[in-house]
Amino acid sequence: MSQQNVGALEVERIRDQFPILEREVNGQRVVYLDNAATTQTPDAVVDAMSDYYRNYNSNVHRGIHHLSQEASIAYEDAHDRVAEFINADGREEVVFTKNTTEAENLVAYSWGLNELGPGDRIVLTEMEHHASLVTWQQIGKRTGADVEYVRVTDEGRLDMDHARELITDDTAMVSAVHVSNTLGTVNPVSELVEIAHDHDALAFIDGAQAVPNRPVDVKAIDADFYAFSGHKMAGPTGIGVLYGKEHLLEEMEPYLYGGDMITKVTFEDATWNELPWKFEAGTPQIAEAVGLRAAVDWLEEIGMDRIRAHEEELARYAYEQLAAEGDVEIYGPEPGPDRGGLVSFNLEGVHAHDLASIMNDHAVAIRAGDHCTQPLHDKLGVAASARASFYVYNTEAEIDALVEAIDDARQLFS
Ligand code: 7TS
Repeated sequence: MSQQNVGALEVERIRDQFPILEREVNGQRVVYLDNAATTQTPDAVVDAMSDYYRNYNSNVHRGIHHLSQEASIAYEDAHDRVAEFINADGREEVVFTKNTTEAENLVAYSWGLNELGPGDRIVLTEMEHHASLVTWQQIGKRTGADVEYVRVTDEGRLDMDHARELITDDTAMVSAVHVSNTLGTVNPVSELVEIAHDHDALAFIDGAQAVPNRPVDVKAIDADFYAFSGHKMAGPTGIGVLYGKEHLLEEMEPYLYGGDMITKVTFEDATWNELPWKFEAGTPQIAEAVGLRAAVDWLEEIGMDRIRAHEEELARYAYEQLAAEGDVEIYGPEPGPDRGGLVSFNLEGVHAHDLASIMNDHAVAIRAGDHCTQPLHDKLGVAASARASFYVYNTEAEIDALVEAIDDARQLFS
């Protein structure tokens, strides 16, 4: 596998496909470093969605008319393309949801509420996003299952010895984040899945921050469920993916009832459609599926290995620049293969929200807050942090702009 970076020239060519990156904010060209929240959308994706609305907008699976057939084929093909992208066995294993959060809830409601009870254990990690943490915590309360958290070490990694202690034969579900949206840690998810399987537990991996920027092979990871969002991978909002092993999805109850997810309905009862449609009730995200497919094509044309290498390099550069500041505290592991393309930090004496506001004066867009990881921030001993997160179109010059804005904030607050 090539680890070649996305070169400077190519970054320029890539940036040309994102008119929004030319926008001015407060009189300066925007420096968009909030990619862990949402990435920008290339022309190829916008064009694919616009082509759908202009030329074959129609409902799917219902009409025998031509436009509906075209829309249905495009919608179904999008499942196949995503299946291929993550190395799933086929469209049966790819359910389109609203986002990662809905994918978590689908499994928690459909599998969790039916399978869990007192005496069962759900194992999460201290670095879970609220999408997984709150969902399983509440399913635990409703079913009487107990919830435990794998510790995060001072270096910002999972304590795998603790994972081995917590994951016992009582464990029914292990849900872990692949790449932390706060610490940037790339977790050893295959190892976690293996420990879960050794104890006959299922494993759900939250790949919201992984699929956008590294090759992901759900079979190699052997996850039972794996989730991610279109809007964090150059795709549109409103669509996410739940991968699930076919035999598990087959056994699970539907999550939402209604049209499209049935085969036969009487006044007394109903039977369920085949996978994945059993889990896609009502009119689905057709334009978004077309957009997601275009995003997958676009990403693969650049190459996921090269996107990963580019992000690792930007993360290393940002980490080193910020660490050199002296009064900046950085969270998460040191740069390396187990750190993804984001850096969360605090500037001594300046609240993260004030910092983000000064950054905004410089047209630098970062996120400030708890990044939907409140318990992790409690553990770090801070209420909030600032976070710069990178994507394939970002440059070292943009990180320099971030550091300049920090210098400005320091002066203002000193
Ligand atoms: N899991 C992780 C690891 C995430 O980073 C996010 C979103 C989600 C789940 C939820 O994704 P959604 O598409 O359902 O919202 N994270 C962030 C973030 O870090 N800043 O804004 C959203």
